[in-house]
Amino acid sequence: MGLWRGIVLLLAFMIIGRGEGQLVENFYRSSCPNVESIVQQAVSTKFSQTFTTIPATLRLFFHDCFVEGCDASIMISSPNNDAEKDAPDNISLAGDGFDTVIKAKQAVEQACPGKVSCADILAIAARDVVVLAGGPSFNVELGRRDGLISQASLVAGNLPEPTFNLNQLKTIFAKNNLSQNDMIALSGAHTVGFSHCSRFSNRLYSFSSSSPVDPSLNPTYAQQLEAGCPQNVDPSIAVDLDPVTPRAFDNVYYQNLVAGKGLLTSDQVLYTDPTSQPTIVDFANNPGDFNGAFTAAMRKLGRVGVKTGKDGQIRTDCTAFNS
Ligand code: HEM
Ligand SMILES: *[C@@H]1O[C@H](CO)[C@@H](O)[C@H](O)[C@H]1NC(C)=O
Ligand SMILES: CC(=O)N[C@H]1CO[C@H](CO)[C@@H](O)[C@@H]1O
Repeated sequence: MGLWRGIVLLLAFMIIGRGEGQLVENFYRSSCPNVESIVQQAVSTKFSQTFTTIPATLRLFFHDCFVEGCDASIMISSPNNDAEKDAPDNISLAGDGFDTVIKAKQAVEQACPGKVSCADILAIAARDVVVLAGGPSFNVELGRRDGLISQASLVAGNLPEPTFNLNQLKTIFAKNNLSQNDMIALSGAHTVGFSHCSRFSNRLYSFSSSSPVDPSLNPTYAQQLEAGCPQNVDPSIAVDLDPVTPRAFDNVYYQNLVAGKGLLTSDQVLYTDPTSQPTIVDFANNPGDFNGAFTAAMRKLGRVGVKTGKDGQIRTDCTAFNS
């Protein structure tokens, strides 16, 4: 029955072929069964030293995925300062995110040398920091390989700017297979962490000729921001992205937007634009809707541009390509 054998073989190839290139939750079941608890332990040790672990790791994951895919390309250190992390758009990625991944990788290498990619460790750590800040847990798909390219010149144009309007935000997320709903849910990451004054000071001092202060800013909040960010302030000064519950991973970020307390233009526009406003109101009123949308969107973010199978490599040191 050559024909049947052919059909069976064809079906088998189709199934295997489809499986290739996809992530799975239990990827390290036999090669490193405790990887998730080892990473979790390293992340919570780092968190006990500094809260910045949380926003820094979450943002690092986002920036990694949007440039060359979720492949730990952002972790590479270049002696010439021309790797992805050196681009001006890395906008002060806090060192604590890098340190979290490096520490977790060292712990994982002790248990299972050469098995687990830095890209997967960053994806697990990003989930763990959300949980440590009181946010929702979710299963992380694994099987990413580490990328072989990391160039500062590839960053420009691939990350959203804080001055973006809704269409610009939608476009850059759509390029990464993420919907408007995903984009709104992932913006909820701004429930923790800081922004430097320069990223939004146009909203306080030079919004338009008729109104120096952005009229979509809550006036009391605008005064608070002017106090924290006076003109010509030291460029190292930063303020909380969520002025109400800056250390909790919760839906208060969306309640802030309804109250005119979105820090960046790209935050506040999600409420002022009528096409996204209903989602903001929903997430502000229903934490369960936000948690569900956020966890689904984090899993989708984790699939962006991944290398699997024989592509890429498993780095030994997350900050350097294997020699
Ligand atoms: C929607 C478009 C987005 C824009 C325009 C944007 C822009 C920014 C800007 C300008 C900052 C301040 C950086 C600084 O001054 O140091 C920031 C911080 C941050 N962003 Fe975003 N972001 C976006 C989406 C995201 C997403 C999707 C995530 C993660 C899922 C994320 C996570 C964070 C975190 C956690 C911080 C705080 C970092 C820290 O305190 O170290 N952002 N973002
Ligand atoms: C988006 O999805 C398509 C179809 O699954 C895939 O071919 C493409 O590589 C994805 N793009 C990114 C940036 O992940
Ligand atoms: C964490 C990190 O590597 N930050 C770099 C971002 O890019 C600037 C140059 O634009 C570097 O000075 C920082 O060290």
